[in-house]
Amino acid sequence: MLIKKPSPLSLSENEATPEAIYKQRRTILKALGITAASLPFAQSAQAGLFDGFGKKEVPVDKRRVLASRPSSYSNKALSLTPEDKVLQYNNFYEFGTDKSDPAERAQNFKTNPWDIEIGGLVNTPITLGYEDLFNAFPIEERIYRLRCVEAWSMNIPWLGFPLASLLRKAAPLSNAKYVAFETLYDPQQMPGQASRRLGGGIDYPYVEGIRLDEAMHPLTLMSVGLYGKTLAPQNGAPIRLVVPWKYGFKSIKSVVKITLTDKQPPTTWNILAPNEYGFYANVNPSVDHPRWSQSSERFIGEGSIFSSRREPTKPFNGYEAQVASLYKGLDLKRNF
Ligand SMILES: Nc1nc2c(c(=O)[nH]1)N[C@H]1C(S)=C(S)[C@@H](COP(=O)(O)O)O[C@H]1N2
Ligand SMILES: [Mo]
Repeated sequence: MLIKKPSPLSLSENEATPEAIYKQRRTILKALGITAASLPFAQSAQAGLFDGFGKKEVPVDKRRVLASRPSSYSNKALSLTPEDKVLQYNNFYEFGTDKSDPAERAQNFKTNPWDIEIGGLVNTPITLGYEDLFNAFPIEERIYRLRCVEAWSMNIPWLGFPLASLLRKAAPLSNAKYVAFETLYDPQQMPGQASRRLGGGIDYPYVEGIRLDEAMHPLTLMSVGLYGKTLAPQNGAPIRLVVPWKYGFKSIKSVVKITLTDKQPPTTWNILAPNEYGFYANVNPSVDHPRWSQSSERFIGEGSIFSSRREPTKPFNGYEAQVASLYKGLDLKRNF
């Protein structure tokens, strides 16, 4: 019983044909007698007209500054996606399916107090409260690539700590093989959970899972901030997962529960459309989505998202050297 409307993570026309839209936009501007030179803030004005950036009031920024230390796992050579785009172009279906919905609808989301429980097949179940998120482990800055399954990407300076540090504290039992994650369930605060239409037909809470060896990999991060501050609600405050070599939907937001298991846990997008979204979801340019190519991506950088450059997609999102060994002997076409 596949939900047809609204469709699972899908390319709107805008996603699929940025060049066409861009050309159309140029034509409209020309017809209006607007040239780049006549627009003092050409980029933002165009963006505001056509792609959702800047059309909403910039939300009040309640984020706190977070101290961090540098990390050798950070890629400082990456050119960063501007902060306003990281904050305004989001997938967080609990707050609606449009890219601009989360920034708009999550502003009053309460992230303090917050408890996150680590349990299941562990020796030492742990609960971290809100302040623990920032004090239990040293906070590192990690500049990572983020590749959405919808074929766009960003480079984001995350703040956080390795999931491995947290799991080691909980001391997984020897029969633990997988790690399951759960987002907060609170339909009062999350309109997408109260309405199937707003929430994209997902059965909430949003759940995710990875293998224990993937979870213990040093690149796998529990993020509590970005761009030097705590997370905004739309980015998954106060704590979310970041697995940089997997499609963005694995990086579950606003996590309240982490459970070690001996069986592969169910995962939200896989439940919704198993032929389109696999459990592994490793970024792979040679395995296309049934409805679009995964061989390239639209990098969201400076300027309008429609003038942004298309780049070839890299195996494991550029982290092949670090993570390919996790999948030795696994058929990555079948285990997509
Ligand atoms: N709970 C929850 N987590 C989620 C999502 C969601 O809808 N709900 N969307 C995912 C998808 S598809 C992507 S691409 C990333 C986007 O993260 P960002 O908005 O911080 O860039 O969050 C992921 N985590
Ligand atoms: Mo995504």
